[in-house]
Amino acid sequence: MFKNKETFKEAFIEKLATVHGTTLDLATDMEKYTALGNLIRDYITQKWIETNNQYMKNNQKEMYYFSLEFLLGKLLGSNLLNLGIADACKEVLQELDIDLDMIENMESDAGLGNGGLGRLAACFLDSLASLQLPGHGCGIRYKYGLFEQKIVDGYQVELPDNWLKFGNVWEIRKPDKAVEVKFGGNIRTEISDGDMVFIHENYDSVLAVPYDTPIVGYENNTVNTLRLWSAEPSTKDFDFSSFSRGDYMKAVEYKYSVEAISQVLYPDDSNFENKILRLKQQYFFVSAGLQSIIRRYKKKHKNFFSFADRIGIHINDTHPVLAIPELMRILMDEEGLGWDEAWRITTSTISYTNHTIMSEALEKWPVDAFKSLLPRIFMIINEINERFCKEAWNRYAGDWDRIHHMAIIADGYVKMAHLAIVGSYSINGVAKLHTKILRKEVMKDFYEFFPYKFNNKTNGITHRRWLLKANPSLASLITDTIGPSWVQHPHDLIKLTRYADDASVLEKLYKIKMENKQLLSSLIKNKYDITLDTASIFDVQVKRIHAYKRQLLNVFHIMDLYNRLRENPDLDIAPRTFIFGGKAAPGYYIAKLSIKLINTLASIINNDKTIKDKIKVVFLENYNVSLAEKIFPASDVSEQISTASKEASGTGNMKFMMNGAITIGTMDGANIEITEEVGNENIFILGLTSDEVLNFYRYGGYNAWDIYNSDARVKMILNQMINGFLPDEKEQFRNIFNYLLYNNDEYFVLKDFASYVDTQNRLEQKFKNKNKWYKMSANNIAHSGKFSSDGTIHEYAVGIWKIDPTHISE
Ligand code: 26W
Repeated sequence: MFKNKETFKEAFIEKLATVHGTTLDLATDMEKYTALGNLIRDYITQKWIETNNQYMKNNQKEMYYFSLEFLLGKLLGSNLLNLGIADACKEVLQELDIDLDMIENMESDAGLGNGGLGRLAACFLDSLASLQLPGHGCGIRYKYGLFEQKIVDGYQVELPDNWLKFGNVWEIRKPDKAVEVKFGGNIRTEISDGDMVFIHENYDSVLAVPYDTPIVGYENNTVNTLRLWSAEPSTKDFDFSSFSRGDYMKAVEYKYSVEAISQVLYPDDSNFENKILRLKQQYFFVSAGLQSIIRRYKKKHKNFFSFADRIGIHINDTHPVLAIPELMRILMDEEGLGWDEAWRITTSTISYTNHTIMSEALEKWPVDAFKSLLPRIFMIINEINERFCKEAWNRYAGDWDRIHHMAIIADGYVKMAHLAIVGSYSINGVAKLHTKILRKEVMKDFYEFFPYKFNNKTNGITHRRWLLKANPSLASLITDTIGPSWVQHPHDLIKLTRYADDASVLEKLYKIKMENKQLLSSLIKNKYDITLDTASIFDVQVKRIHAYKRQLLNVFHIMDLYNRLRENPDLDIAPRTFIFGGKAAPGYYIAKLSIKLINTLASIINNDKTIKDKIKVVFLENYNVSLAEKIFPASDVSEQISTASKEASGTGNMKFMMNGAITIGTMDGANIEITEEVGNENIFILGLTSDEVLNFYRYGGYNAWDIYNSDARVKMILNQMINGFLPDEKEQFRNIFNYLLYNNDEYFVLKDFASYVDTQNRLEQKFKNKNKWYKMSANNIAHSGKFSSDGTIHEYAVGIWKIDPTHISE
C-alpha cells in the first residue's frame, strides 16, 4: 500500500483533504491525528478482511474473550509498531515537519476498564493476534470510560471521560449486524408437538449494535476483532405511537433508558454493588455476543454437534457468566436442542478465570430483581441449580450444609461464581498462590467436586507495549546487547544475565534510566511545578487505591522517614522521590481519604526547607495507560506491598520489572513467581506470608493496639493523624486512626510496618552502590520474559482453549 515515502505522503495529504477538507499547512494537530489514523486503519483493513476470510475457510476453532472491560489505552502507536511501520512513519512525518509523538498524544485513551482485569484483557488481545491465534474480544462500547480524576485541594474529584468526543478512528460501526436483546416481560409455556416451548412475551427490546476494532498482530498479517456493543432503542419498540400522540417525553425517556445500558463503565473495582443496571449491561453484551457468534457459526454448520470444537468462549471473571444460561437458552429455545445436549455443548464451550478472592467482590444478585429482569434466564439457572444440587446430594447425601454452601441459588441470591464453576469446563486462577488459595480455601468444596476443572495460568503483560513501545531506548540497548530474537521470543531476554556483570552494559542501563527519569521529571515540573532530583530513588506505587494494596503502609514509611529527618536533618540517606498514582472508587471513603493524606503530606514535605530536598512526594493525577507508559521506564523501585493472599496476581509488578525497576513487595500474587525467577538477591521481600495472614484471620491472635503501644514510630505516626500535625480542617484524618485501630487493622498495615521499614533500609543501602543496583536491574529485565503475555496466552491456547495458530498470508 505504501510503496515508498512519497506515496505515503500523498496518501496522508489526501486523507487530510477527504476526511477534513483541509491541507497540510492549515490542519490542526487533531486533524493530522485523525487523518493518519484513518490512513493506518485503511492499511489494516486489507489484512483484517484476509484474516476473517481465512478463519471462515479454515474451519478451525475460534475463541472469544468475553469481558466487561478492555483497557486498551491508545492504539496508534501500538498499531504502527505491530505493523512494522513505526520508524518509517516517523521519518515521513518528520519530512513534513510533523512530530509523530505529538500526533500520538492527540488520541484519547480507550479507558474501558478499571485496572488489572481490564488491562489484562487488552494485553491478551495483543498476544492472541501476535501469536497468530484466532481469538477475538467481546465487550461493551461504553460512551464514557473510567472517570477522569482531578485533584482539587488534595481531594479526588471525578469527571466524565468523554473519550469519543473527537470520534474514534479505529472502530467500524456495523448496523446491519445488530441484534435484539430482550429484558423483562413474562414467559408463557405451551406444548407444541409434545414438547414444552417457552414464549417470551411483553418484553422490552433493546438493539445491540456492534462496533468492530481491529487487533493487529506483531509483524504477521493477523488482524483479529474486538467487537464492542452499543445499546440503541430498537425501532420496533420505539414507541412512535405515543410519540405521534404528542407524548414526546415518554418516547425520549425510553430512548435514554435504553442508551443508559452502554453509557458508562462502573468505576468500582472490588466491591460488589447491587445495581440492576450493571446486571443489564452484563446480559446485554453476553446475549448480543452469543447471538452474533451463533449466526456466524450457522453460516458454515447445519447442526450444533461440533459447536464446542469450533467455538471457545472465555469469561473474564464472573461478569459475563450469563453466557452460560444464555447459550443454554439459545440452544434450547431457538435451536430446538434438548437440555442434555445443550448442557454438554455449553459446558464444553465455556471457560472461566477468577481474578479475586476478596469475598466482598463476589457477585450475587437478589433473586427477585433478577427474575423480573431476566425471567427465562432465571428459569434456566434454577434448573441448573436443581440438577447440580441433586448431583451433589448423590455424593454427599445428608450433608445439607455443604450443599447449601455450594448451591447456585441460596439465601435469596443468585451466586455468579458458583454458576461459573458449575457451567464451565475450566476454572483458572491468575498466579500460583492465588490458584492454591482458590483450591484450598475459597473454592475448596468445588475443587473437591470438580478437581479436574481447576488450573493455574499466571498473568502476563505484552512486552510489545510495555517495553518495545514504552521504553524504546532500553529496547535498543537490549537488542544491541543480545540481538533481536527477544522481540519474537521474550524468553530470550534471559541472555541478558550474561551481561549482568558487564560494566559497560550496566553504565548504559544507568544512562537510559536517568534519561527516562529526566523525561518524567520534566512532565512533573511542567504540570505540578515540583522539581525532582533525578539522582534520587524514584520509589513508585501506581495502581488502584485500595486498602488491601496498602498505600497507607507506603505513606507510613514516608512519615517515619520524615520524622527521622526532622529530628536530624543531616541524616545520611539516599534521597528519595515517592511517586503515587491511582484512582479510588468514587464511593470508597478510606481510599479517597488516602489520596488526600498523600497530597497533604506532599505539600508539607515538599515545602519543608529544613530537610534539604532529601525526600519529595508526588501524586500524579489521572493515572491511566498512557501515563503508565511514561512511569514504568522511569522507576527505580516498584511498590508491590499488598497484604499477602489478597492480590490475585498483580501485573504492574511485571511492567516495572521488565523496565528494570526493583520490587519491594510481599509474598503475594505473582511477586512469588517474580522472586522464583530473579532469586532472593534481586528483590526485596517483606512482611507476613499468606499462611500467616490466613491463620490470623482464622484463629485471631492479632491486636493492632499492641503494635501502637509497643512501636514508638507507629504511635507517633498514628498520633500525627489526630494531634494537629497535619493540617486537617475537617478532622478527617482521625478516621484513618480509627479505621486502623478500631477495625483491628484488617490488612495488617501496622503489623508489617517494622518489616517494611527494615526492608526499605536494606534497599537504600543497595541503591547507594550503583554497580550492584544496576546488576539487579539487569537481572530483573533478563528474567521478565517469563511474564510476557505471549507465554500466558500460549498456555491458555494449549491447556484450555485448544486453539491453533493460523498463518495469514498477505
Ligand atoms: C464487582 C465489582 C468488581 C469489579 C472488578 C469486582 C472485582 C473486579 C476485578 C476482579 C478487579 C481486578 O481488576 N482484579 C485484578 O485482576 C488482575 C488481573 O488478573 C490481577 O492481576 C489483580 O491482582 C486483581 O486484583
